[in-house]
This record gives sequence, C-alpha cells and structure tokens, in this order.
Amino acid sequence: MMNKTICVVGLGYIGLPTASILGTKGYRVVGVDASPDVVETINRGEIHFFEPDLDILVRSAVHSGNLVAVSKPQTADIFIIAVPTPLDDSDKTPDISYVEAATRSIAPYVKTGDLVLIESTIPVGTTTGAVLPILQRDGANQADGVRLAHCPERVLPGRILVELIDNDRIVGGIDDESAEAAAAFYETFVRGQVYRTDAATAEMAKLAENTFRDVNIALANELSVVCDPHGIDPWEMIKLANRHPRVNILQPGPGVGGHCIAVDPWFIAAGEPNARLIRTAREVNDAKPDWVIGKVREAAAEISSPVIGCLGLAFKADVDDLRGSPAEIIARRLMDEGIGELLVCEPNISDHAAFTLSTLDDVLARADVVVLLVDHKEFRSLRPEDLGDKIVIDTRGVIR
Ligand code: SAJ
Repeated sequence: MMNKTICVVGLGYIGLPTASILGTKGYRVVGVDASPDVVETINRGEIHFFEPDLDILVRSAVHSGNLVAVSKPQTADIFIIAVPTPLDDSDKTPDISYVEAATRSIAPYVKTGDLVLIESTIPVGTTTGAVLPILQRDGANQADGVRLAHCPERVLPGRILVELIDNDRIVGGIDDESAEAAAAFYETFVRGQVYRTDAATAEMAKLAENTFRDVNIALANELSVVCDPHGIDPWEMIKLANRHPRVNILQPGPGVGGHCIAVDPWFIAAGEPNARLIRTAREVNDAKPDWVIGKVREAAAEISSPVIGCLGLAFKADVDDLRGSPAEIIARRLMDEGIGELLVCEPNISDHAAFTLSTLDDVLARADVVVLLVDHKEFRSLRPEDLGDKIVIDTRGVIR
C-alpha cells in the first residue's frame, strides 16, 4: 500500500493537511490546485493559510520529495477530491460544480482498480448521481472496475492535524468493494475507527453532523435573546442548566460563521419542505448579527459622537479565517450604517480591504462602546475593570 501514488485535488483547508500527512506516511503524493500561487507556495515548502503545525508538516513532506504540487492531475492509484462546495446565495442550493470539474479533470487518469475518494461535503446522491456518471463517461476504462466512495472530512479548523488522525471516519462506498478499499486506505493512517456504509448514508451523516451543531447553536442563540429582557446572563444560565446530567446547551455568540456549519444544513433543507427545524435554525443563527447591531445602535444612541470598537473579525476564536464570519458582517454593517467612528481590532490578520486595523490598546484607549465579537485568546483575559465606564456588548460572554 505504502508505495502507492495519491493524487489530491484541491489543496485547501482539507486537501493540504491530508496531502502532507500522507506525504509523511510514505505515500507519494501529487497535490493539484488550480491556483498557480498555491502551487508555487507549497513547492517552496510554505503554506497559504494558517493552521497550527501545518507549516512544519508541509515543509517536511515537500523536502522529502513525497509531496509535489502541480496544476493538473496525473496517473495515480488513489484520487482524493477535496474541493469546496459553496452555496448559491440566491436560493441556498449547493453548487457542486467544483466537484464535477475535479472529477472531469481526474477521469482520463482513472483506470481499473483505482480508488476515487470524495472528501468534499456534497448533497445526498452526488456520489452515485453526479461523480460516478462522469467517471463512467470520461474514465480511462469508462471507470470499469473503479472503486468510488464518499469519505467526508470531519476535522475542526485549529485542530486539523490532530483530528485527521484521531477522529473516527465514515466511508460510504458505491458498493461493498469500494467501501472496503476506502476503509483499508484510511486505516493506514487514521487512529480512530473507520466505519463502512453506503455512499448516500455517508453523505447524509456528514450533513447531519453539522446540522446537529447548527440547530444546537440556534437554541443557545435564541435563549440568549429571550434572556436579555429579563436581565439574565445567558452564559451563567446555560452553565447552570448544563449541570443537569442530560443537558448540554452550546454557547451563544454573534451568529454562526465559517464554511461548514452555516452552509451544510442548506444541503438538506434547500428544496425540502419537510426540513422545517433545520431551516428555522439557519434563520435564527443568521438573524443574530442583526440583533447584535440593534444592541450597538441602542448603546451608541446614548453618546454624542460615539467611538465603537469591534474586537475580532474571524469566524471563531484563534483562527485567521474570515469566511462567512458574523463578526465581519457586523463590523461591515456598523460601518455602512455610520453608527459612530469605527475601530476594528483583529490580531490574527495584518490587513483588511475594508478596515484600517487598530490594536487592542487603541480600542481600549478610544472606544466608548466595545463590541466583543470573537473570543480570541488576546481578548479572553479582559476583565470588566479593563473597560472602565465603557459600554460593553460582549457577544461571547468572556468579559467577566
Ligand atoms: N459557535 C457558536 N457556539 C458554539 C460553537 C460554535 O456560536 O457553542 C460558532 C463559532 O463561533 C463559529 C461557528 O459556530 O462561528 C462554527 O464553528 P465550529 O467550531 O462549531 O465549527 P467549524 O465550522 O470550525 O467546523 C465544523 C465541525 N463540525 C462539527 O463540530 C459537527 C468540524 O468537525 C467539521 O469538519 C467542519 O465543520 C466541516 O468542515 O464540516
């Protein structure tokens, strides 16, 4: 198994960590990315986004000669597709065009006995309904004898390298032989259990995992809103409620961001009238930024020429990823509405197209209203006394 060549298509948040781990486990890995910048960066042994320890791993995989980045796929024994599946913003339907394009790009190189693994999150039915027909049409042997499985990634940004090895995996084959081949491959580097199933069950299980989290965060967010008129601290209340042996409420925040939890539930809910709870949870979480902005408006109304300081832009703590971030949405809307002078501090990035970034000290020195949007480590040590008589809107419940 170990002398096999693996072609990983898509060198982003999932593809690059996976390719570099496989490169350090003795596989020969060819990583494919459409962006020439990404290809060049990786071939220098460098990385194009931050993830703890990824720089060390990529450097070692590239320098050993086991990981090479290229712009076009080539012959391999195992193909892994890890490209994005964004949402069409107008009607919230999933856009599988990158998965289809990636499949078309590998198809001419896929021969009998090869293994094709789809790690991208995809709507139910995509593996057999969209990927397989492309391989059958364009594959080297019309994909006769190809083994194909959906093997959804489950890693948490910030802990990707640990979770790639430690998490249990689900592999959903188009047939038993595909599931078995996929499982045997993951078992060469995954320490967690690898569970075999069919492709549709694996597709739905991945969507259900992120939907579970979205629905539970929606409950926390809704509770925080209904606590507010009663003057109840929702974090304190949730901590107490969670002392019940069968209750585990998640944490309220300014909304839900990132490229997974706020997106994947729509893969189930779009065009499915029976997905009522899932759709409502999305709406509850998407409405939270507006509620926070309302709070800032109220606070600013009490001050003449208010200075508003936003702490954090990332979608969650201790990452530099701004995709779908409610913090960034809130800061942009505050700027567009012109609610006072705006200061924005995001310690994990060095510049931003729309904002001139301020330091935490600037914000603490100048702001009348401080809006804590992300619980980055730099902000978690703030205490009420650090904020004096400023109005504090703490959307993460960390200043206490
Ligand atoms: N959030 C809250 N309250 C919470 C937990 C999270 O407001 O109690 C917010 C975060 O601030 C963030 C968003 O939710 O804006 C999502 O963050 P997250 O840490 O829950 O998840 P992601 O998007 O970083 O990663 C998720 C993970 N899925 C689950 O935990 C079920 C990860 O394991 C998946 O691999 C990943 O999605 C993915 O790629 O699908």
